Amino acid sequence: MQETWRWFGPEDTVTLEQIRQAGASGVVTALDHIPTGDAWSLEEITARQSLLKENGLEWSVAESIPVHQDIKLRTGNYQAYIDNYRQSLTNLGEQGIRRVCYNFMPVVDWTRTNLNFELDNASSALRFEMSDFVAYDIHILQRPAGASDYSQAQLSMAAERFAAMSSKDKTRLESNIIAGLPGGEGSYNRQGISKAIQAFQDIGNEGLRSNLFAFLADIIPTAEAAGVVLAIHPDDPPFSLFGLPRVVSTAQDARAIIESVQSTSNGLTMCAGSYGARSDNDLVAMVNEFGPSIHFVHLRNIQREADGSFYETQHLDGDNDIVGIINALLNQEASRRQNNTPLTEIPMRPDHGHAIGDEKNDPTVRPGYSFAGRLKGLAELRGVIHTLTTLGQRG
Ligand code: DNO
Repeated sequence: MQETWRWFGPEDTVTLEQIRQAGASGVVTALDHIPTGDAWSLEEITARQSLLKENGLEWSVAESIPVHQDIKLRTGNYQAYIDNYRQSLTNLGEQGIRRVCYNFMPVVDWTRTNLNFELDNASSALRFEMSDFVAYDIHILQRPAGASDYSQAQLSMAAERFAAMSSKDKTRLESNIIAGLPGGEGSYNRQGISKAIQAFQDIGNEGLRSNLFAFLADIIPTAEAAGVVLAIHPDDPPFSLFGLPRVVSTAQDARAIIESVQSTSNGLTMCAGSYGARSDNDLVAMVNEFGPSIHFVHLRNIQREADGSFYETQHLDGDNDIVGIINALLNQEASRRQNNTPLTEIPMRPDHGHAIGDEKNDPTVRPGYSFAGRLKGLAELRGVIHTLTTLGQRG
């Protein structure tokens, strides 16, 4: 597996030198300054790639090329945005950047309610708390159809929670949910998010799924010609938010995507933290089943709670069998080597890390993307990879 590190571009407080010192050889980055929907020009791609090269690093994965909401709805300017998307794939391929991560989440990208959840060892983690989310949806956003999307028990927990919130708590909760997290697409105010939600209100799971499949049919031939593989990122969290559809949350969703356009270019990102937030996803079984389609891996762990809440644990703690997942990925790489399959090595990045020490109070540290926290995660994961590789993988 190639060790990679997510970098948010020249304005990232983590330097390329630090990334090398952390031990990564690849960088996962995106041209976030280009507006969603515009094409990534060759000049812009080359400039970012040269910067990485000068620092001894490879641009391993473009994460993400965001998909414009018009494409997800197949309305408005979607055709022009798809043409631009194709152009970006062609340009990346021309520069030898062959892996592209994207997602198909409606309205909001990855979502948490608490960005400073204090752990027993006093580091801080990201958390999704169901009652807080429902409290926001029902009592702050006051989404008209909201109440019908929750059980009575959820609604009364949320009412209790809301009653106990200070106005500062409410402001913070709103900003955590709708202002956008690092690398995520979409930042809203209250009115804006209500409008965006409305646009997706009637499309349903089948509507969103068919728009995803149509998008794949549109872009996969271009990706193939460019030598690029796409890796769809799962929904995070992997269940409906704001009553909106979700189509990349389960093994069945992943299977349907792969089958919709049969091509190596139509692949998956195995994000352990996202898929792992559902107890009905067996991640080792998913890697075994979908192995040839997995082109990128996010390794992260979570602790699930009965009501759907979860928080991000240390990389080797929590509910995910990280050793089992890595073992299955190494087996997949071995079979690619045996069959002379291109793109043998699967890039992985330590996904998120805790804020440790001074990082907890440092406003320049992006939530989930601390240096020390990810460094610790990467070191632990490297230990697992090294041990499995040295001792020989399990069958
Ligand atoms: C969160 C990340 C997301 C992810 C995008 C993929 O930490 O996993 O930002 O990159 O949702 O499109």
